[in-house]
Amino acid sequence: MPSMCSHRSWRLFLVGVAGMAAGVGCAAEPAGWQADPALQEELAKKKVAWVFREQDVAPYTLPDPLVCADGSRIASAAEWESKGRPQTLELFSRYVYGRTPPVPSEVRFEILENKGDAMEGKATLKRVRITSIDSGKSFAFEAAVLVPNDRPGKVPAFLLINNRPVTSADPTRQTRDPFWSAEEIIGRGYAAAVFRTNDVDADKNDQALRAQGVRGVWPGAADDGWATIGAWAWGASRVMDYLVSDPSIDGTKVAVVGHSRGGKTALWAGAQDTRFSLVVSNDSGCGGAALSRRRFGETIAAINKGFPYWFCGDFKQFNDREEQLPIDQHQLIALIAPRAVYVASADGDFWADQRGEFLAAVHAGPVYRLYGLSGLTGQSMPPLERPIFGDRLAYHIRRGGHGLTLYDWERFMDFAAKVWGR
Ligand code: GTR
Repeated sequence: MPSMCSHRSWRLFLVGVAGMAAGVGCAAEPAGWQADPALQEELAKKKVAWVFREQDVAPYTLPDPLVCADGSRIASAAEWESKGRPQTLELFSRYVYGRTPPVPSEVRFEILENKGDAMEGKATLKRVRITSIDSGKSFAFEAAVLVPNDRPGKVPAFLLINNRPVTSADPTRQTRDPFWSAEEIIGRGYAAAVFRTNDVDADKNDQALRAQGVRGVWPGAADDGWATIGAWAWGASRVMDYLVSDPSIDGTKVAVVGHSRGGKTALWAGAQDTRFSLVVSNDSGCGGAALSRRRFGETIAAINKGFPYWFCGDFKQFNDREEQLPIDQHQLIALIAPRAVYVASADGDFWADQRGEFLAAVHAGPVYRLYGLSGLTGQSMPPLERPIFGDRLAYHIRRGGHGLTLYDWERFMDFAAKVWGR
């Protein structure tokens, strides 16, 4: 790959940051997917400020996920868990997503509806109100779960973080959208759970709406307090609280799935909450799976301008200064090890930096290898619609543009069957 990264040593510039520096090597030249040059030229002409061609990616070096703040090197899974992982998690909390408040002291579930003949009798629909209580305050939102009727015992579940209108993931199935391919999920014998991001924290830069969400109840500090993506990830964990309590769900086999801003959220939820056994990031791009240092498509400056409420206040320090971030997004994936991660991209989705998403999964590999897992290291980017399934890391790039499609869901379920041994 042309000019993917340099081999100069990477240094920390931000005074006082406990960084985990030292460059990691570049991936091999990819033989598979190549961007359509005509499409790239067209994009480059439209938005000249952004990089949409591989030859325009400036040299960069990634932080080594195995090098600690004190310069020591993590050599075992035990050291990663006691030292490397907590330090890495702290850096993402401090500088990117903000600090999540402690788990609420109490979480209550109220079944609002229990409909045994949903989906033409194929599933049971439960609508649940989840109330979190802490320090004399509370916050409630709803989730829905469809459970297959023809499977005795506990079933694994896919939890979708729905960042789109309710019609994109309609629990009543009056509207059917492949964005939530619930019929196919049920057909494979899995439960399909969902909640809406807007019910937890408004996806709008609006203080009045903010006050109605969870951050209105438990606000965060201006510099490193939790922001909207952190709030949505918290929401996914509260739905997980419910799922592990539901006797029809196998709480050891729950996948959290998100598309785009929901994909950024799924990765952050999975990084923090080790109960998710599989994390699916679809077209998640900047602040999700894509490597920030490539500055390809959406950059930190662009995302902070367009969505100033998604990330913590101090993330703005890194606008146009990606190399000063003490971490990059491959380390977000590494935080999920040894659990499974599926990263998916779309051919036309240059804004999300398809190659940057793939490379982040590859460069999470050293942490997976501490656990005796192979990762995706050594793999080239695959051709279109030729998924690669490693032992715990998977990747595909499909035809078409930004979106969550039935093709994506089918592949996520194929990989889940491998990971869950079904
Ligand atoms: C875009 C944003 C992306 C992505 C996307 C989406 O406008 O720039 O980071 O999150 O929205 O969520 O569909």
